[in-house]
Amino acid sequence: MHRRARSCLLAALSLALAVLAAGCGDTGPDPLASFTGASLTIQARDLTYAPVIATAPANTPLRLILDNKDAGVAHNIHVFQGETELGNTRTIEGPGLAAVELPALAPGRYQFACTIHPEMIGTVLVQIGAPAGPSDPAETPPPDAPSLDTGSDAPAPPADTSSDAPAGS
Ligand SMILES: [Cu+2]
Repeated sequence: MHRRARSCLLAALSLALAVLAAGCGDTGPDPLASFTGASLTIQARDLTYAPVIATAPANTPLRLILDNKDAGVAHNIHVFQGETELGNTRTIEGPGLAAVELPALAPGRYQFACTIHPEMIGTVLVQIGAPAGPSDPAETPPPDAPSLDTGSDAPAPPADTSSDAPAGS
């Protein structure tokens, strides 16, 4: 009887410790807390990020939220600027949410990856004034896209290289 009371106390104590650890441990920022900056949600589904390419505003603190939809599968997001890691979410088993908060970023391309599944790679295009969200492929045509055919067969007027010369008189 005495023994049972003590094990009960131990159980209560370990529960309290677990709650404490969850409150101030390495669980990362609360994905649902308010955040003064831009928030971008990246799903992990079928071992793929969605969207694979996202945009986010430059010069604004950015919170990336990992929405892991893969039940029973653990994912994370590690964000890189070149070779330098800027931050990471904790690893979370799906379904579940985890977040990482990044400082204001300069315009550029930032890669993110899952350390558990090396094939899971995505890119955040940080652009001035860009909304936080999936990148619209219609707005970023491939560089070799053909120019629009205007239907005009008229040749462009030849460049007159002499017109810049000062007129003498
Ligand atoms: Cu993963």
